[in-house]
Amino acid sequence: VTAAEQSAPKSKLIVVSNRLPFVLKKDISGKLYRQASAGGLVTAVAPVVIKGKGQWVGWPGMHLPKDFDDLQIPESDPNDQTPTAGLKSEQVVTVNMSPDLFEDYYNGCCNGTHWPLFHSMPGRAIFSTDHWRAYVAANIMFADKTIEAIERCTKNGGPPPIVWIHDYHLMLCANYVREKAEEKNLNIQLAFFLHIPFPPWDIFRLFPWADEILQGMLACDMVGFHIRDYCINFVDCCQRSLGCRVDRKNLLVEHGGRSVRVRPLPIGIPFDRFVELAKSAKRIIKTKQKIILGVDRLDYTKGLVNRLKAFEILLEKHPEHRGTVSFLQISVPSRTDVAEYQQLKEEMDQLVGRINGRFSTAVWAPIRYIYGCVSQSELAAYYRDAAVALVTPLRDGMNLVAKEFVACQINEPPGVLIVSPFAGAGETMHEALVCNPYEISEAAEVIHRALTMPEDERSLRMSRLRRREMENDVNYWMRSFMKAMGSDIEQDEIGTTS
Ligand code: ADQ
Repeated sequence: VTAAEQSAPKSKLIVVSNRLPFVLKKDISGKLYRQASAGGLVTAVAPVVIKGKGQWVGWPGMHLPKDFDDLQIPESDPNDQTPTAGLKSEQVVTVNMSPDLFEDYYNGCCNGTHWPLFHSMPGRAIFSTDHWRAYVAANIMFADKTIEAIERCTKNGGPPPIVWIHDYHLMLCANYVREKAEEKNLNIQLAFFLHIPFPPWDIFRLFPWADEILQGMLACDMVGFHIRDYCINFVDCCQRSLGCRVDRKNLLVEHGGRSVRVRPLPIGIPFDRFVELAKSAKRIIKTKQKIILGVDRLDYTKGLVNRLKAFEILLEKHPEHRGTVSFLQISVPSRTDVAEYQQLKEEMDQLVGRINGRFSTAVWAPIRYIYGCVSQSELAAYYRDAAVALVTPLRDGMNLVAKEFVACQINEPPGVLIVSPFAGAGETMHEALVCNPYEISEAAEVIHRALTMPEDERSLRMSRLRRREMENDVNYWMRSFMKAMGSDIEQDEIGTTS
């Protein structure tokens, strides 16, 4: 690195995501305040935006008046210790849409169509022209606001900012951003990251506006996915649907006279933070029974019904576990205004009731079911003290729970991770026990194997799993992204996770 390069100004990062890294709320007097989000993504990305004087574009979690000015966003509370605390109101651009538009865009197209389709569950997808129109309109709104953010970042010159668009809510956004930026002669680098799987062509092409989605994503210079399989699916769709020239080996797609880089960038977690939480968290589970743990948003992709049925078969076929093992499922309410999710909630309630009714004794119940959100510290205590974690989605982009569990396994001898091959985590966490959630009897046998695994095998598997997640944590993911962008953003702007 030459002295000139060292002193060169750094690119600013503009993050565009459906939600801002905090939500705006009103207190009883009607005063706005911020409620911070604590996810891993925010932990890694927020420091780069804050220190690099970048911008964050997103929906603020509530509907605001039409004439709302971003400078009205309250600064964070002085006691706020979360990673977004230093994000100034002038670094935030809110996307403010009407409740009707939001309903059709978010609950309609994003969660009613893209979510099931991209998880290869087309039977659950609703295809509606009205929802699609709302999706287009919302993506244009996000693009307009992104242009505002670019203008804020470049008003004093400097190198082209990096615009990083996130997830299935905003797959068209890059296209409009590129168009508008070209009109205004704004120089930018554009990237996209998909947090959910990218499906095979045969599923993807069911979507009536599939080509528009591909074109939207191809407006970027770099498109990232969790694992190579999703990259290959995307490249395949570009070739078969749009007729693009592709290079499968180097994961390149030619489009609009440009070469788009496609990259596997498996996300990690703030590993050290979870270790610290596990060290300090109070013991919550005080029974002698071994705990089998499940932690998920209540979502049909997470395989919760199959998981409960597998546990029931375990108790049937291996009665020695009755009274000595307990299954703790913690499900955080999710998308509660969508009918599919309400039905799943009912199905879960009934199943838990039926299995508990069937096997409970006066002193033992097989399933403990928490329907609600728990704090990160409580979560760490459950992860630390569980004997087995069941991460068995039917399909999942990555799955952070699997990673959080291994980070918190600080006790010797450790527990056992069971993971589905249909999660990105199943592709990368090689020392976990693999369990196909569709094969329910076999899944019961895998749980039995985990419960009876010798201590030395558990230790060996867990130490390898932990080492990988420690090295490939969320900051490593952030650095990999910058490397993939050939970025000159300062590496030391990446926050520490502890
Ligand atoms: P999600 O589908 O939300 O994420 P996941 O990766 O498992 O799934 O992350 C869930 C997060 O919520 C975890 O950090 C977990 O700790 C937390 N959580 C779950 N239940 C909770 C509860 N009851 N109380 C408190 N916290 C709870 C999407 C994709 C994933 C991908 C991530 C990140 O669907 O495949 O891994 O984005 O890219």
